[in-house]
Amino acid sequence: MIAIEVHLDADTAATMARDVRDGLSAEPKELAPKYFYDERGSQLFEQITELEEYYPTRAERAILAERSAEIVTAAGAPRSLVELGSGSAAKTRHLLDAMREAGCLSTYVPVDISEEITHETAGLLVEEYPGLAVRGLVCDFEQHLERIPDGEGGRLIAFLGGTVGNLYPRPRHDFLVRLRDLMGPEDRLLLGTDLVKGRERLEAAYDDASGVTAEFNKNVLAVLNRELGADFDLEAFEHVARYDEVEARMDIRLRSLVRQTVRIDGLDLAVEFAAGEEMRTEISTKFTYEQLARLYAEAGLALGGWFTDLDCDYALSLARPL
Ligand code: SAH
Ligand code: AVI
Repeated sequence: MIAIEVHLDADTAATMARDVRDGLSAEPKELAPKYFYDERGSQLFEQITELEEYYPTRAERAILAERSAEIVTAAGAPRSLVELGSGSAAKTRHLLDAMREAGCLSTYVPVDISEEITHETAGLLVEEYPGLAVRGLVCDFEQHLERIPDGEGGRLIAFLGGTVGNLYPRPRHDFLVRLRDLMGPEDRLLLGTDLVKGRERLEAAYDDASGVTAEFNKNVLAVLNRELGADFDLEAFEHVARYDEVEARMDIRLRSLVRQTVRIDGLDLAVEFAAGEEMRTEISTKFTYEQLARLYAEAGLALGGWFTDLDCDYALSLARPL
């Protein structure tokens, strides 16, 4: 059974228009990473996950392949798996398999802003897991978290891939608090986070030799061209990925190669870029155990399980409401 609710409406379009206007009027200019993920952006992200340099997906997959049974037991054999930013749910199969083997699997709730990939993923999963109910939500998880269906028999709320690292500290805290508020005593949060490590590996992971990440980054300009009638020339920008050691995060930008004016007809706006001017398109924060324990406590959550890959590059943590 598949039921997918789509909450992308006039409000979403208005939010995008406001976000882009505010972001391009700010100093330095900035765009929100959620706008990467149109159909092409989701495909490009899938290609990123296969890059030699991009270790987080491999590391998370290794943990899930090894430890999903343990995670499902520690989470109390929940009947529902809710997944925020589910995308292709490629690694999620390990959790679904473990839930099926534990005899508790009933419902999967993918929550993603990208409509195409959510439909595709739901279609594949009902074929692969006969009897599974898929109740998808196409929405912005920062805005529509409360639309996630209640789950009888406990929910495992998975937020994988390190996507929580793409949120700034304040919205991240607010997001965790809202998540905590909608969790019942039996629900558990499974959070995937990339861990702090040396600059060289990080910068290579976000600036791969084959240029896929650069194309992913520039895709946000193609989204604005289509959705807001902008005239960004993708060739007139270059991809920049630097590790900010003070903030422990990758800082990903697009640098204007020339002095240029970009028109955004849908906003009735002309935006000036100086030659060399950088516009931030994403941050990707890296964490430590201590920091995560603190972030959870500040949001009213308690860190329970901690699962890492052999090299301690990446962690999955299991948290419960305090
Ligand atoms: N969980 C997958 C995909 C990670 S990519 C993995 O680990 O490989 C990030 C995913 O989050 C994309 O599918 C994107 O569409 C989704 N996403 C990003 N921002 C979002 C938002 N604000 N609301 C809902 N989904 C979002
Ligand atoms: C989805 N998110 C966790 C990815 C990351 O690693 O921050 C997005 C990404 N950006 C560039 N490469 C991958």
